[in-house]
Amino acid sequence: MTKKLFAVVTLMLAGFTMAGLVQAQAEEKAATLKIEKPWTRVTPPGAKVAAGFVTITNTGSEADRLVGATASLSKHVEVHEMSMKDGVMRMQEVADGIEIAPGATVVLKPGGYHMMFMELSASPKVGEPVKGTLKFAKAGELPVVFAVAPLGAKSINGGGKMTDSQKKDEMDHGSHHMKH
Ligand SMILES: [Cu+2]
Repeated sequence: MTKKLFAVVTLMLAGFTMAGLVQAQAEEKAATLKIEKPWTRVTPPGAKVAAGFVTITNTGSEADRLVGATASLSKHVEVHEMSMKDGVMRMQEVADGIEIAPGATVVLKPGGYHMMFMELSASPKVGEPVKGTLKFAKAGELPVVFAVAPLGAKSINGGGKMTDSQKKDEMDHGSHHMKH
C-alpha cells in the first residue's frame, strides 16, 4: 500500500467512525422521547387538509421541540395550535414548534395542538395507516405510523358521535385551510 492510499483509507475509516458516533448520539436522544398513539382521522368530503395527533413524553434531561412532520398523503405538514380568541376558536401555525420539557408529556389532540397535513393527495381511510415522520429540533426525524380514526373522532380509542358544535368546528377547520 502506498503512503497516499494509506492516508486515504485512514481518512475514510475516520469518516465512518464519525458517522457512527453521530448516528449513535441521534439514537440516544431519540430514545429519550416516547412517542405514543400517532393518529389522524377521516376528513369531511372535499377537505384539503387532515389533522394529525400524537402523545410525546420527554424522558430525558434536555428539552426538545417538535418542529415539523411528514405524512405520505400530504405535501407538507404544519404544526398548529387552536385557541379561543374573543369567543371564537382559531388556529394558527406554531412557528418555532412545540417544546417538550424534560419529564413533560405533550398531547396533540382535537381542540389543541395538532399537526396539519396540508394539500392532501388522498383522504385518510380507516384501516389504512399513514406513514410519516415527526421532526424534532434535537432528536431529528423519527418514523411514525398514524392510525386512522373515523370522521370527527375525538381520540384514537373511540369515535363517538359528534355534537353539532363539534361538527361546526370541523367545518370551520376545513374552511380556514381552504384559503391556503
Ligand atoms: Cu390546523
